[in-house]
Amino acid sequence: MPEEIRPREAMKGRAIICMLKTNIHDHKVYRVRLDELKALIQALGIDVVGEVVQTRFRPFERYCIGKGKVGEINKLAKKRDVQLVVFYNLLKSSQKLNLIQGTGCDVIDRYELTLEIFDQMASDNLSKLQIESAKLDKLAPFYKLAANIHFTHDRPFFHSGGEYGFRGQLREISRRQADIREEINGLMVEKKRQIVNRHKLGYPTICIAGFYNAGKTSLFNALTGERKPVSNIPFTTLSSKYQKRYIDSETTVLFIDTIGFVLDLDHRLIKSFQINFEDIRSADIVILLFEITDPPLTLKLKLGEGISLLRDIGVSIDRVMFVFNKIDKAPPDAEAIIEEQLSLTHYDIPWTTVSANQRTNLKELLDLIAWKLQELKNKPPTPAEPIPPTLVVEDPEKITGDPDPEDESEEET
Ligand SMILES: Nc1nc2c(ncn2[C@@H]2O[C@H](COP(=O)(O)OP(=O)(O)OP(=O)(O)O)[C@@H](O)[C@H]2O)c(=O)[nH]1
Ligand SMILES: [Mg+2]
Repeated sequence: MPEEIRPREAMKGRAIICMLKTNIHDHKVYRVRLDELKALIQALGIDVVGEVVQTRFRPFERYCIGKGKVGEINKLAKKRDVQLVVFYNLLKSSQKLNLIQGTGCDVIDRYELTLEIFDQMASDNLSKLQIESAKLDKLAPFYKLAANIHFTHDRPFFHSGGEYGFRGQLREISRRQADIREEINGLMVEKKRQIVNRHKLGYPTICIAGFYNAGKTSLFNALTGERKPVSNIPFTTLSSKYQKRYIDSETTVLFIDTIGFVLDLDHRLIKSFQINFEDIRSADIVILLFEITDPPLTLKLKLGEGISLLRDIGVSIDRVMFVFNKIDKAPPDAEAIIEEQLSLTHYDIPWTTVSANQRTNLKELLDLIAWKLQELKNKPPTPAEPIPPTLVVEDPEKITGDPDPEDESEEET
């Protein structure tokens, strides 16, 4: 099998991160995104030893970044003994292949990085299937492209060498993709049946959603007395957890802990994990949990993307509550920061602060849930609303690395 299409071994060692910044006026937000990328890589035990950022209003077709920058990465990688380059931008298969050849390193984008972390954290069958499916969907076109190039240029005889065998492997990948899809669809039907059954029991469902590490499981444990695993490794929770508890003398609710969000969450991931997101979509109330310890710009970004993601999943804003966790570590002006950020949303969303670890303000949170449930009984929810322009910091689509087709022949001068 050609070198570039061999399955990658578990990632380790040292990495360089790279971003093509398409918003030339952005001098701060890209930093938040790069820092998050760095944190995700470090969670895999990989050291980030270099960073390359290029600013251009749209990506180059060949490498996403310019040819000069590829050479720069190649030199830097040799100098610092780097084996991996991680792109923030989403790469096309051809760009990935060109970059592997141009940099002399393995190259992945942030979508593959997220899948790699999921892979390491997954323990249940459904999560493993969803991850395998997403990985195959991403890698199959890359394998095909790499094989086409290899067998077109290098074959001494038509269909000689390993080509027949390789075509067989590609067919095997397609078969596996179809099998997994069928299996997941079956599980989806089962999941929807479970949701319907839970609703029949009559308990209102309260789903705790939010970015990874916000403290969703910590809050779930604090509220229900459960002891589900908690850690500062991203995506500790992949499959949903459920537990009942009473919130006042008359009402028992079902709390649900879910998979975490990540900034610029790829829509393919939402699709791959739709079974998990079904819990969020079908909940009576969604608690969108944030860390008050995040810097204000990160908080602003997460508020905007959090609302936007819930809308994409199909949650009406009427069902949402904001909860700001980790007040035990909050800066002194935390409440003022929250007020300021919330004023930008133009939504009148109820909110409160808690510390899941210290169990602070849990009673206030339960009262807010009881009030919200009462309010929902009296008022049917309205459909999802468009996201206010003040919250759109930068269109994530602009940094997908998919250039305009007209840009095909373009190259750095
Ligand atoms: N200081 C402080 N740390 C907290 C609090 N709640 C959670 N944490 C810490 O935040 C980290 C993440 O907590 P988790 O509960 O695993 O977060 P999560 O949102 O479930 O994360 P994922 O499952 O990865 O999406 C852990 O190190 C917790 O100890 C809190 O109230 N205060
Ligand atoms: Mg968790």
